[in-house]
Amino acid sequence: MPETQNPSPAKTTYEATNIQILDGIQHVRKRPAMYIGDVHARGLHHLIYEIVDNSIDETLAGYNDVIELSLNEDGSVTVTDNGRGIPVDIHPEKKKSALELVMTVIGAGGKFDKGAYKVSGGLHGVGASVVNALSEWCEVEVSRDGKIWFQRYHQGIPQCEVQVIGKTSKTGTKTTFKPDASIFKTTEFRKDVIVDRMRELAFLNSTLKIVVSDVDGVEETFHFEGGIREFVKFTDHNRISLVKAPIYINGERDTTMVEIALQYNDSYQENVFSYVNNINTHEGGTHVTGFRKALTRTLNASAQKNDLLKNLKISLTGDDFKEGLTAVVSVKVAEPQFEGQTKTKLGNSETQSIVESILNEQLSDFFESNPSVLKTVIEKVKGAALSREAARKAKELTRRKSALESSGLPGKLADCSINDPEHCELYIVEGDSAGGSAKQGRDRSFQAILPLKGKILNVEKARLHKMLENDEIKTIILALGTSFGEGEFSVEKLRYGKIIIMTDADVDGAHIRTLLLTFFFRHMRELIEAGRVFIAQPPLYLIRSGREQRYAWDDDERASIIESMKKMQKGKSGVSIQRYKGLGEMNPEQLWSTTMDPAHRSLLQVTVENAMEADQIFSTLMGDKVDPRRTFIEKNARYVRRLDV
Ligand code: 0RA
Repeated sequence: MPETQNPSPAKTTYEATNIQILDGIQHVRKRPAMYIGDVHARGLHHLIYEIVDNSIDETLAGYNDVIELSLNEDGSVTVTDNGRGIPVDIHPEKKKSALELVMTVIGAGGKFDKGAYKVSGGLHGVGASVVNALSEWCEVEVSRDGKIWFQRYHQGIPQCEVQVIGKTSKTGTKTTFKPDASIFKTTEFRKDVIVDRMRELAFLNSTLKIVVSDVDGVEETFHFEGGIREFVKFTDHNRISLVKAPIYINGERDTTMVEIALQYNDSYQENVFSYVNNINTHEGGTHVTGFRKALTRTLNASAQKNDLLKNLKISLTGDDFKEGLTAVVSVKVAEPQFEGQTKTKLGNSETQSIVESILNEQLSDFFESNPSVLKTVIEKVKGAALSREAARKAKELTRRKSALESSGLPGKLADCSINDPEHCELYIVEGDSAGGSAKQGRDRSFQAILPLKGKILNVEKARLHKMLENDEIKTIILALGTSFGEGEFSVEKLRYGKIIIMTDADVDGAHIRTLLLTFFFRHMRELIEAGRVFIAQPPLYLIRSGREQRYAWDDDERASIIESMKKMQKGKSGVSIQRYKGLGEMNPEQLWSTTMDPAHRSLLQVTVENAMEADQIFSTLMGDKVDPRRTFIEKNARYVRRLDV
């Protein structure tokens, strides 16, 4: 047999490796969603987090204290750290630099660049090779052993050997990548989204400094020596705190690290943000269960011990400890098991008892040395218990009057005729006159109309029983059919697939919309999370010319319609513009065709991408402190275009 038919073993391995690598890269490019969730804004930003996560692992291993992230003019992103640098030595079997393997072998990330606290669930941890495969081009520079090593890639494929391009006394890794526009529906990074995540990461890793710079060279630095203590303060900066500083607890057992910061404020909401290996566990899990059990138990026990509950005639429940509580629970777990719908619920059972025992021990010590803090917190908890009792009585009263539990629907509701929730819609409409138009214009088979009389109660400032005395709120709860409150609310009982808020395009309309969203966010957040809440988009202008009439949703659209009408009309200048001030100015047919007809309308879906940010906005806009609200409105006024003051 000729030589060429019988290649050496080394060569076979080398070629086989290359084919495997190409297969892997091709698979990522063919099925990107399997690796990064989606190819929209969320998946796009995930690329950055993936690269940053690798640098954070270097931080957790104790080798890196700075991450620089810059958004470049050409749409690429650079992430730099000063860790040990990705290894560059030649892999003995694969005959390639470890750097090249890390960047090109799908799944090698787990072996090469994850530290002790790796992540085995969710979307994180897919590795730099996936980012590389989904990039038009990518460049890596590794500084180690006195040299700067370099390699460039095109759609994941190396364009040159790993090579030395200079000398250095530093160590670290610098990755620049430009997302591939043939893969992503959008390639525009949002600085606010990135900044939110980088700030969060800096809170969670107090030894780390993160510097973000944008295309204009504007630089923001995040470094919080107080870590999650500062996170709690930041969350509550628009609220009035009941204590001087957050209570901070940390400990370690087996391979689990626990960090908790908490404080009470004078509001009625609870905000517990939980993390596992820096990932926000939206759905909670064993670490949060352990936290709640220990908090309740220790507060109860310390209060008893100090004789603080003697005048209280009812016993405290777990819920009483939630009112006004802001906390961050952050754990680092070696082998996390993620469960739940979005894989953001921690399942490890040992974590619960570890969190519980660390918190029990340290919190009771803390209250022993800080009795005045204990007293303040218990006063707040007692207030919550009394309010709960009052709410129960109020509910019983309304129940007897068959207001919340009755099978009957509110009189004001014009219901639809079919009753398959998936195909039904509820329009919550501002005012009786718009309600009238909507009732006449709708398709009554699947669209229901609920007109509201005026403003609903600002639930940000009200306790439960006050809310249940409010007619508009009662009407909404009844119409939705979901019932209400801890243990009773159920998204499964929802009578409509879509809840659509339809208000005027003026200040009052915006206010009513915010009040409704505040109510849904604070008390029926599952509706928002399930994607059930929408905002209707009525047009702002009707433009007529001869027999033609068209609608415009903003000023740019108005201008371009007028322009095009003038060209067809050729000089016969007869363009009239009607500005809609309120929904009531539209007749039923107009309201149907522009705003309610599924074939032509556009709806804004309400989402909570970032619960922390949403909480900030609601507490600023609807809370007690006036100054932050003024600042927020001044800062955001220029973004408000659709508002007619
Ligand atoms: C594996 C081993 C070592 C460092 C790294 C990975 C590493 C990976 C990345 C990714 C981004 N920045 C990074 N920094 C380091 C340690 C090798 C040694 O012992 O020096």
